[in-house]
Amino acid sequence: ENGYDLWLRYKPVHETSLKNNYQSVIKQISASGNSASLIAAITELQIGMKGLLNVSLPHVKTVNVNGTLLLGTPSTNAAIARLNLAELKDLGKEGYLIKSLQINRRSCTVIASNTDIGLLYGSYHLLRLIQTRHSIQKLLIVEKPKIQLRVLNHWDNLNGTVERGYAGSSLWDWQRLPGYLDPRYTDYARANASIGINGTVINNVNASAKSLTKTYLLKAAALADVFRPYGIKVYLTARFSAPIEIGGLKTADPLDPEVIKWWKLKVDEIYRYIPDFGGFLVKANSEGQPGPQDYKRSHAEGANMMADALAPHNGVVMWRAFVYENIKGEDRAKQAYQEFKKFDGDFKSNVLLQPKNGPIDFQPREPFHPLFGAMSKTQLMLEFQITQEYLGFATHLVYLAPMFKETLSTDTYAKGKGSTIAKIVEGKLESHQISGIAGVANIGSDINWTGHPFAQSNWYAFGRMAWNPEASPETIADDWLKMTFSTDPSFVVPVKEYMLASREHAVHYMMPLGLNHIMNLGTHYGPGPWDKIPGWNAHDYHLADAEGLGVDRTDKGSNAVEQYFPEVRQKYNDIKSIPPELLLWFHHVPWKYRMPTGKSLWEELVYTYYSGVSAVEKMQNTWDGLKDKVDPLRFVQVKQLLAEQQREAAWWRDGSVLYFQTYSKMPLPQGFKVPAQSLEHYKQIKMPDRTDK
Ligand code: BDP
Repeated sequence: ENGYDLWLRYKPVHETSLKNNYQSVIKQISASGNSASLIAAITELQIGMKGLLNVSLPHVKTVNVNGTLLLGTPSTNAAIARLNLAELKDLGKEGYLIKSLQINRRSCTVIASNTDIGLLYGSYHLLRLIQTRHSIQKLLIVEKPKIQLRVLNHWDNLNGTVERGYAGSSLWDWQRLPGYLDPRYTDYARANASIGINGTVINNVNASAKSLTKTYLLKAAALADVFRPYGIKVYLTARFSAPIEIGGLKTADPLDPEVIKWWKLKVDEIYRYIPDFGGFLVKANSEGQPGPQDYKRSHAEGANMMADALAPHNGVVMWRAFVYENIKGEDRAKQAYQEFKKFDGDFKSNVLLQPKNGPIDFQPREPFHPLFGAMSKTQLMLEFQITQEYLGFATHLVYLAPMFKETLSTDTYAKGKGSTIAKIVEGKLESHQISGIAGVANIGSDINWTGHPFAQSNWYAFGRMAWNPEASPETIADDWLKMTFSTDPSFVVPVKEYMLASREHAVHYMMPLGLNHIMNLGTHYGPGPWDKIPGWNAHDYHLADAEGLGVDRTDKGSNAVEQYFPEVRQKYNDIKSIPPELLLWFHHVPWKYRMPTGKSLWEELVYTYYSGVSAVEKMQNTWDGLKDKVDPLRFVQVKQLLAEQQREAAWWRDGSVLYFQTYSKMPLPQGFKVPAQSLEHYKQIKMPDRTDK
């Protein structure tokens, strides 16, 4: 096995009585209609049941035997309409019902929904029940997504490279599109549909205007045609200066009538090729990208101009809030809030503002972004990073669902207790019209899609949590392991336990106790608390000195805490109530400060770095013991990657501890082995870079 089949492997159910039972419940499929989505659902059920149960399900018109799987919507299937299923009323366009029922005195399983996409989602759910060995008798499952736009952001360039992508090159073969449709596009769509992802931004936020030219639009349209049956809309990033670069205009000023007209005509053109085009994702006035501020216009004016062009077609603008260098001398963590909060209420109804989960940049751990809760009149779309830019690329096994959960379940207190980020993103806190969530994809041309076999779990978990932000990382890991590797509890239990803790381990060996941005500043890989490159100095992010460590963002420092609601602000502002895992994000703490554990800060820092590395070593042992339970190729891949992870975790630990020791001037606590090499050695380690020739 090479991992290509992801969680859709459909390996045979070996447990005899379970298999017999499944076979008696599902013997044939009854469905009417011939939409591409319905056909996709039936095909998937047939492939899945053949693999799992070794049965070829006949597709029949009527319910005439026990064990019929009836699939349909009330508007296209008379048998479903006759059932008068009350549950369907609240299910919207994407929800579904799976119910065990008697029809014509026959035992049936019904998958019903209001649209054929709901049927596809329901089919994947039923398959998952079997893949994870749940009972499929007496079913009553009612599901609908809590967030409307569940979108992958591909940072893919037209030349095939992927910004911050570690799994090969881009999936999109721009040269051979639109004529050649790689079968992989369909498998990509199947995988996404199976977890409820319904949108994909196919190009980089650092955008090329070329992707909006007719040539590339026709290629994007071909992808959209492949994805449509699977309920997935295509979106594009829009370079703000495109009217100049490909339109021949002299300006891209969003209030200029020619510019307004250009975007309107461009959008009309896009919808001619892609009738269900989703809309634009825009990175403006951020890290050198053009934007409305180039013309002394505001983010709101820029976003609204595009929104007006898209509105007649029901398209949306996803406007990113990742800005941090426009207010000179200001704490980076405060800048997005300062730039955007004032525009609350100014955005058109088809604009979503998209902040990242934290205020700096996808660090291993960040406090939540203060814009969540602060813009009640704005639809806020949350951006996670699935690709592990700061979490070990595709080398380290880091399961991200606990991190997603940490953000989603955080209480902003915006409207009192219980104002969680999940509720804000779901649009429930303020009853917004549109809700959305984005994940920067970790997918590429590698045969297993994500480079590390376990990185597939992060794509999977993002989809499941986008569908239901309250879903448990544990259940998701359990499902994913059973579908992707094995249902054997002696495999699932220890591996799941490690997955759930793996993000914390990575935080421990990279940036514990609220440290951040101390990676190598060029590659974003490996330790670099000593690093300096033009425009960046890692020291600014940790401020180590003879007294202590950490950045004072309290009311005595940069006062970033002020951007949070009082309950959160007080908690973060007070060194006694700050959660230890965020301590150094908000406080400059003396080396001798007593931590809640009784250790000094210095001891705690060392202890935490070492514990992160030991945890990886334990996982290596666990994995070695599972050799007989995993197919050989993936066993060896993970074994080798864990060994790399261990080496690099030790590199992080040793480099960081030795570096911080030059400030603390304190010895390692008793029992901790002094790093094998000098600090100079760790400083000199150079990672190969993508720019190497
Ligand atoms: C940073 C990445 C950079 C992205 C940027 C963004 O290093 O490659 O372009 O985020 O999100 O984390 O725009």
